Amino acid sequence: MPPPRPPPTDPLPGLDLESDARDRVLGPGALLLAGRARTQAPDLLALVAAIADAAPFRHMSTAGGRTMSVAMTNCGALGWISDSRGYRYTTRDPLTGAPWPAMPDAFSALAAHTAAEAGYPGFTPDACLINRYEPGTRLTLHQDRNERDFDQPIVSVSLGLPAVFLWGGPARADPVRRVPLEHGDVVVWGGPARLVHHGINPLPEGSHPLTGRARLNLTFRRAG
Ligand code: MD3
Ligand code: FE
Repeated sequence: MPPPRPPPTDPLPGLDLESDARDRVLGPGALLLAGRARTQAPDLLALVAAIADAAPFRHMSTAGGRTMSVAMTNCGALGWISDSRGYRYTTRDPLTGAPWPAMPDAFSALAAHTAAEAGYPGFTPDACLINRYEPGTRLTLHQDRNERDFDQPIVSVSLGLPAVFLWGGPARADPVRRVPLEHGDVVVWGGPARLVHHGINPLPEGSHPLTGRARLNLTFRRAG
């Protein structure tokens, strides 16, 4: 009798059991962990709902006097805001005067775990911006440069409706790549990707079983 073959589903040595066929390096410093938050998504969404009870989603205004189409709120010690005075982080929600809701352990653990997997051990986010997109809303090309230490990565988690992420370069005029982001995708951006221009195309019409007519994005940062 010949020895039995290992079953064809045997993982290869060193293969990450959590990996997904869409996992890929998007470019220097940027790693897509496809679907990594999918099993946790219902819990994450329940936590978002609880955060929004205390710190409601709102449309912030820009220094230029425009109103952002994406609705936002925050949790964690620091929250990102925009108003007539510009962009910055605050310890309190200007809408309620209260500190931003605490960052749930499930949020910080997911961010720390995925950052470590991408090569950034010890990531301890103090800010989580929660963006809510409805069909037709968008985020124009920008850089994230209100944080103290650009050596810290950013972790983003996409939930609900899919979107096309726009990924440019260090200069605003650099060519832009289009990267589809789906429910449960986690992207870790660091090193040379940290200061690239990026944005989100207008969200197409659609409905998702867990979020309805919406895409939610959690952006974890070390801001202070
Ligand atoms: C690449 N949010 O809130 S998350 C933002 O989907 C923001 O809501 C988008 O851009 C969203 O500022 C994109 C992915 C992301 C976040 C920060 C980055 C990608 C990034 C910083 C540098 C490079
Ligand atoms: Fe951004």
